[in-house]
Amino acid sequence: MRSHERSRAIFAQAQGLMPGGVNSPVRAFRAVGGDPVVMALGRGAHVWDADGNEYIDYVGSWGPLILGHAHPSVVQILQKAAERGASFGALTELEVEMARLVCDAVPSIEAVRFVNSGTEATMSALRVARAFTGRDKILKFEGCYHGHVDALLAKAGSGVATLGLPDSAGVPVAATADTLLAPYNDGDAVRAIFAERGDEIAAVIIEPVAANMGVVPPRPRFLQELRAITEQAGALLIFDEVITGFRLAPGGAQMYYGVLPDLTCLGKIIGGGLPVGAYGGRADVMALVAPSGPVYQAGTLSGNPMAMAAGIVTLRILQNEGVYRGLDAMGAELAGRLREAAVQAEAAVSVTQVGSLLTVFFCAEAPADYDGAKRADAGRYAKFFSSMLEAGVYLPPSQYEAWFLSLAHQQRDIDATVEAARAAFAASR
Ligand code: KE4
Repeated sequence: MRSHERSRAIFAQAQGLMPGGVNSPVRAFRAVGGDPVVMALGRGAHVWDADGNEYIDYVGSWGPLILGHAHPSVVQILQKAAERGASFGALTELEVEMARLVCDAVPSIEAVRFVNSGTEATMSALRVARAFTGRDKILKFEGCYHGHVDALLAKAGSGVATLGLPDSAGVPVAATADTLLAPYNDGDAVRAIFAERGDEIAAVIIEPVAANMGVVPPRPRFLQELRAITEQAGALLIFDEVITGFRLAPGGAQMYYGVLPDLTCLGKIIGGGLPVGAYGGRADVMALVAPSGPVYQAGTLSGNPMAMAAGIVTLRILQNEGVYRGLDAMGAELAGRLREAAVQAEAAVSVTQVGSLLTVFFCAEAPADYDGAKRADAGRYAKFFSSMLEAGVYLPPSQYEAWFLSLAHQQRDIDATVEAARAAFAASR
């Protein structure tokens, strides 16, 4: 048995100082039980906790670390950036270089604004869409999570789903009065809502591959349908690519599926592990953002040189030939072998996978929407999680999250993960 004494002691202190002892709810392990492990070191695809236990890491800081932990090029450029000054609150050339990389890579982005989180990105994109259309309503999908924006904390996924919160306390009814909901992958429901209220809807916001109810891919043509419906109704289509951006392809899910939104939200990978977000899209829409237009949005550390530097190095490495082919192949191999291991263990499990994202759902049928995801047995997932943790595999501490692969994961990591899963499936039956 692995010792977790130091983690336990540190977590006890944390609980006396921070709500739930963490700075983001999912980290508290509430959904899987027991005390969270406290992380101390990351190298490549591996992390070590405060007690020195080593794990193969499939959280990867929830997506940013597509290169793995402490990539030498990222460490080096951060050291240089720190020596030049961590922040100026003024334009730096790094922001221009990063903006060019994003605009060149993401097909629909003609202009981009950097912020400090995915939440800020989606919050700002909503504001711009409402200003551009002069409309107030927003349509989101049940189970999609777009950060803790008041207007979008309606049937959100990720930590809201993990904690079983139908919404969130402190969000006034008025804040979600303009938020319309539809089931993910349900084009008929979207058409019905637009038939009734299409002229009130400023935008549809969607995770083009849902990853916050676990990974739920879009049904064929679903994204194309949304593009046609919104275009026809004069509403904007917003792709929340905070997870899929630069993960599924250099141009994200919009390149992977060939559907261009009007606005795109980014985060995670573009900061290389430092706090960052971005929103961008059509030049005529982004022209409304202050100071070029009347939509106010600002941020002390927006475009921070350290985050830009780490992002630039990360996006440059992702431009290397074959990077995405390798990630996709590794994701497909791991998903396929996990399916086989579950069958051999006679465990009722479905594994969804898109590129380097995957989820092991403890239900026989792969979910196509939030109701389907909620049918998964979170209790069995918790047992599976604990067995894997003890076997040295660090998974997302929630059934409603994605596993993240990186360029640092090796064949031996995949082999060891499948071996550990074989036993863990048996233990979770
Ligand atoms: P942040 O504000 O956490 O940087 O980004 C919010 C966000 C927006 N859009 C999507 C699609 C996201 O997945 C997220 C945040 N993702 C979660 C993981 N599912 C962050 C982990 C956490 O909340 O601790």
